[in-house]
This record gives sequence, structure tokens and C-alpha cells, in this order.
Amino acid sequence: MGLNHAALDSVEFADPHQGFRQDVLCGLSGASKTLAARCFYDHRGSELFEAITRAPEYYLTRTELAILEKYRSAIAASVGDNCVLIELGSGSSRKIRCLLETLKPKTYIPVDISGEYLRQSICALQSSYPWLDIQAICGDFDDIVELPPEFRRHRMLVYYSGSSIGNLKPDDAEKFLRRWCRMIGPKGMMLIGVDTKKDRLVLDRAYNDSQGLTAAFNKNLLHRINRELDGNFKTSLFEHRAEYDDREGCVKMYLVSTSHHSVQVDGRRFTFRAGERIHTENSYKYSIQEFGNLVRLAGFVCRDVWCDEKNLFSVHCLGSPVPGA
Ligand code: AVJ
Repeated sequence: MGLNHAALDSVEFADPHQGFRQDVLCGLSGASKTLAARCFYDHRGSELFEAITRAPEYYLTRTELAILEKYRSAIAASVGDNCVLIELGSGSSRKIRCLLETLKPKTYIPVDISGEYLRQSICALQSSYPWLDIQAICGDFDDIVELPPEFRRHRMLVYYSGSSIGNLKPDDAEKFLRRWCRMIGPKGMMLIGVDTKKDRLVLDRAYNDSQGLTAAFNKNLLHRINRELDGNFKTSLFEHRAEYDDREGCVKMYLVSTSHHSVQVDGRRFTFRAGERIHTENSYKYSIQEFGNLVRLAGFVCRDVWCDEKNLFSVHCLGSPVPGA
């Protein structure tokens, strides 16, 4: 897509994830089964993710929010007034409140694949901030390849929160950053939340929370397939597993089949061996230095990095290289 943005009252919030069928059939057909991370976020998935962000073990969201609060005036000093603020994967639009209040952007453009969830979130936002111009985009932000040229008259600030960049392998993360660096132009900036490398016990707990929210979030993929693609997964035959691979610095999540059985999806049959896994998600972690190297490779200049006191999480403020410097 080019960029299909529209005013709040005219935006089309129909389910934009038309690729779901293809994502699923492709992912389950390969030698090792996998599902793309964007498949998580139907309405129920967005709700479950929001619940995860409030779980006591899931330090990421809480820590990022505290960093934004603490450094809000430094952020405002870097970004300035009147920016166009684009948020990739805006979800509940909870973290953005601090930035909206601090930056008073000219326009806020939330982008999310979960249509009804996006609609509800921005309605709540609009009633908190009646002055705010909101132009929502319902769709997959990976499909955005250019931004309207009129945006260039303002500073564009892209906010990519929550360490969602960690879903991508480092090579793909670099490509992703390079693409956004180009799209936002010479005055553009990016604010990006990145989870740091740390003690594996902390990561184990965050991705195996005691309320079973992460397990439910993963199993919702199977429920979603049953709902939307006429599947007959028995979710009781799968277990959630999250493992930290410290060689790669990545938490890898799987749904593990506990028995040999087969499943029908969209009229097709998929067989699972006992112990066979569906790879559902990667969550790469970066030291401050590693992420700094990555953004430089992608063509950005790192203007600031902010962390909490325990270095659990980082927020990097990126800009374009100054021409001629
Ligand atoms: C939204 C990709 C950042 O990797 O921590 C949380 C998703 N999955 N628990 C993460 C997630 C399981 C989350 N991201």
C-alpha cells in the first residue's frame, strides 16, 4: 500500500489482515512449522497482549513507560514542536499518552493491524485529548513503503515501542530501520524501545508468566485459525514453551504438540508428531552497544539512549545523519 490514511470518522476499520490465510497455510506447510508474529493480533490477541503488558513479570512495558516519563523533557527538547507522530503497532495507545502530552504533535498517526481494537483505542484517546488531530491507519505497517510528501514539511517522529523490533532477525531489523530512515527524510526522527540482554531467569519469568497470559496469547493463534479458517485445532494438545537462546540473544516461543495427531485447516490436513513445534515468535534482545551498531549500519545517527536504573530496557532516539557532518 502507499499510505492509506484517513480522518478518524472516515477510516475503514474492516479486518485488514487479508494475508492471514496465506500466512497460516504457508507457515504450517514447511518442513519446520512457523506462524508469523503479525498473526497474533486479532481482537482477542490484542486484548491478551495488553493483559501481558500488565503482568508483574513482564517488566518491559512498565519500564519503558517509566523511561519516557523520566526523560520527557529531554525528548521534547530533541524533537521540538509540531511534529507528525507516527506510531507503529499502536495497540492500546497507552504509552503514547506521555508523548502526546509532552510533544503536542500536529498530527498523531497510529498504525495497527487490529481494526476494531484500534478504533476503540483512538476513541478513548480522542476524548482525553479533544485538541489532537488523529489520522489512524488500519493495516500492516510492513506494507508502508512511502509517506505522503506533505509530511516532509514537518518533523516526522516514528515511535516503535515495546521492543517489537525484537520480532525481527537482526538482518531484517537493519533493513526495517533503513527503510524508515529513508521514509522519514532528513529531519525525521525515530524513538524506539529496545529490550536489553539480561539474566535469563528474568526473561524466563517474563515469557512464562504465572497467570498463563503468554501461553493464552500463543494459544489464541490456534483459536484464531479455528475461528477464521475453519480449523479444528485442539488447543489442549499443545503446550506453550519460551526458551532463551543466549548464543543468539533471543527468546524463542513455540507451541509444542504433545501427541501425534493431525488437524484440518481450510480443508487441508496438517500432521504433527509428538514433540513437534510450531515456532510462533522471536524476541531478540540487544545490549545498548549492539543496538547502536545496528542503527548506524541502517544509516541513522543515535542522538540519545535512555535506560532505567537496572538497565532492563532502553529507549533510543535516532536521527538522520547531519548532511555534510
Ligand atoms: C510485542 C514483540 C515486543 O517480544 O516481548 C510478549 C510480544 N510475546 N510476550 C515481546 C510478546 C509474548 C512482545 N513484543
